[in-house]
Amino acid sequence: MIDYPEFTSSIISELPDKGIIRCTSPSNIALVKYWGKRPVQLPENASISFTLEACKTSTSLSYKKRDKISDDFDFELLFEGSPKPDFKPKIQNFFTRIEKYLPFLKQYTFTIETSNTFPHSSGIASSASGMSALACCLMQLEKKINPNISDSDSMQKTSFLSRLGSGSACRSIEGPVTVWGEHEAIKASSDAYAIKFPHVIHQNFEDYQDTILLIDKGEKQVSSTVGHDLMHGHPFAAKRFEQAAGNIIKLKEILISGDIDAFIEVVESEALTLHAMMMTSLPYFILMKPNTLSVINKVWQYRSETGSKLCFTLDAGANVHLLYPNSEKNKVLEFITNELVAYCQNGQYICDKIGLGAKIL
Ligand code: 2P0
Repeated sequence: MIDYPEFTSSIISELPDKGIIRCTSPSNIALVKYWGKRPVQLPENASISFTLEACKTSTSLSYKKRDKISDDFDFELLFEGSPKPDFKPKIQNFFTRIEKYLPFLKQYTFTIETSNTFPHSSGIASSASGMSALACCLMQLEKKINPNISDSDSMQKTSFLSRLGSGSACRSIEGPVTVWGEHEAIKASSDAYAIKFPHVIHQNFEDYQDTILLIDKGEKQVSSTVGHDLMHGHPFAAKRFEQAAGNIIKLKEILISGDIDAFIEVVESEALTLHAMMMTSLPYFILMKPNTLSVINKVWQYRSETGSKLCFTLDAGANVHLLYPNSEKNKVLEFITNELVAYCQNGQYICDKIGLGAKIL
């Protein structure tokens, strides 16, 4: 296991007795996808994403110093006001992974209260926003204990900790575009944490919109963790990682030049390749639904008829993310209401756009 001495810390000032910290952190949508990892939570290829704004998790972390030092973590978890025992093992595992970097964890009793702005079980990954919001709260406590840590080091460490909770979570700390995974074309990129895209982004992408069509809100049949795992020994894995590395180079140039046609090609190809990897895994699986394909065909038809720059991407699920320039907002929303809502479960969709990442409240 790789050691990260730069992120280990010691307790240098007196631990605060008790308090409460509140943070929000958004979800993100990958343009070049992370699919395939090696231990612990290290990506097989670099990924790049838009940080979202509206889809986010709000977390409050209450901490109280324990009377006795114990060998266990002590935390309670409330999700939207009610205890949520099924989330506890994931947090327990997260605490175990990060204890080395936050040595005070066992000295506190924590109450973690969390809620999402997006509907429960909407099929929108809450692990990215949830884990990054919790990491952000924990990092604020670390800052009280180690006040000398700089803002940029603290940002980097928050992303580093988030990654150990859920890989894609590390891309939610900053925005509007972040890169996770070492790549020679992206200066200072790292497998250990995400960085902000280190170039000026063309104004064509300013306020870029992401409307998420909720196609199927059911529980996924195959979790992302299992999906990542199936990339081990996958017949196309090596080619896929090579392709992703090439797409990072393409997308870097596109974000700088503002070439939206080229953007569409890379982003849609990435979405379909992600699902192609699922369909060619052993065991194979399909997360798209018939309505996912209907929407994709409608988008292609709309684009060829109108010359619109609307395109789609997919996460590990059936929902469709529609990406488009802010200048097309009214027209695209009209298209969604007239033609696409029929494919959404209960007619539901979420209007989001690119945002700036986690916030301390
Ligand atoms: C991504 N996804 O780049 C890719 C594309 C879904 C599709 O990262 O096991 O929840 O916690 O590291 O981050 C979803 O997987 O997986 C994901 P873990 P994660 O956004």
